[in-house]
Amino acid sequence: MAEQFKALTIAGSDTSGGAGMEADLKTFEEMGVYGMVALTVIVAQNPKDWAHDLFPVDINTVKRQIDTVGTIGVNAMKTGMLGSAELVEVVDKAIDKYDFKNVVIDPVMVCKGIDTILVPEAAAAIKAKLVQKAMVITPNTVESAYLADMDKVETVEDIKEAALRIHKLGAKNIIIKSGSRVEGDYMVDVLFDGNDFTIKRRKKMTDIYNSGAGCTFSAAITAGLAKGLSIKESFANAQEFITKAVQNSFKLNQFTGALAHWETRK
Ligand code: PXL
Repeated sequence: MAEQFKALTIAGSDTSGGAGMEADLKTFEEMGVYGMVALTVIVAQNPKDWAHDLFPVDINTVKRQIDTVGTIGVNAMKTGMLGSAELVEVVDKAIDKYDFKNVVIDPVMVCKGIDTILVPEAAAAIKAKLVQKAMVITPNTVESAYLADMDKVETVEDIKEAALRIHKLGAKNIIIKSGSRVEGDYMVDVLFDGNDFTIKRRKKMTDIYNSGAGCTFSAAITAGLAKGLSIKESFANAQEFITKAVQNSFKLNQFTGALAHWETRK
């Protein structure tokens, strides 16, 4: 029997289905990778203004979930919203205990539309502990400015500088996704592998929804690594996957829309 590739996400649930572990699982499935979850926090959106309320899962329950998957074994894993410094420490120890390979750290510190750090102690713990565990780290520009100690990351030059600094913190590969936050008509995704930069530009799209795009992109990279692809191949596949998903996104309500994760299948 051929090996079935498996991946774990340690992430929160976005009840509206666009981001978090919902995005991760959908992406793993579409890319032919069996997905497992350790759920860290439940995010429920307030129907009146779409404010995100966080309901953390008890830390021992998260540990038990990681033990379940750790003993099964996976080809790759990713992290998403961790929510507390204590949980970052649990994840850091679990990576050592189970010798997880192909660790993708998505240092979720902000949510769409909100550029202030959600949980400062958790962000500080990610910077101190998890960055150095990353085979790949996938910050957006706000998260990369935080990790790199820079006031702002707004241009391609800023992104390259941030990647160099995050590499010094111990991450092996850095993929910074600009989304629409970078100046001009193009979004840029920058991969730095410690030696070279690979820069990919995509025209900014209008009339689309991109909630969950960061999670999906990072999950697609994780799935590529789980299947044994190189970082560069995983990066290229993830770009194709996210572009199709965003191009065909659809409206959920007056506040948000969702990605069409199934588009690559067609
Ligand atoms: O996109 C960041 C993110 C990650 N994880 C969960 C979320 C969000 C944003 O809403 O809800 C669970």
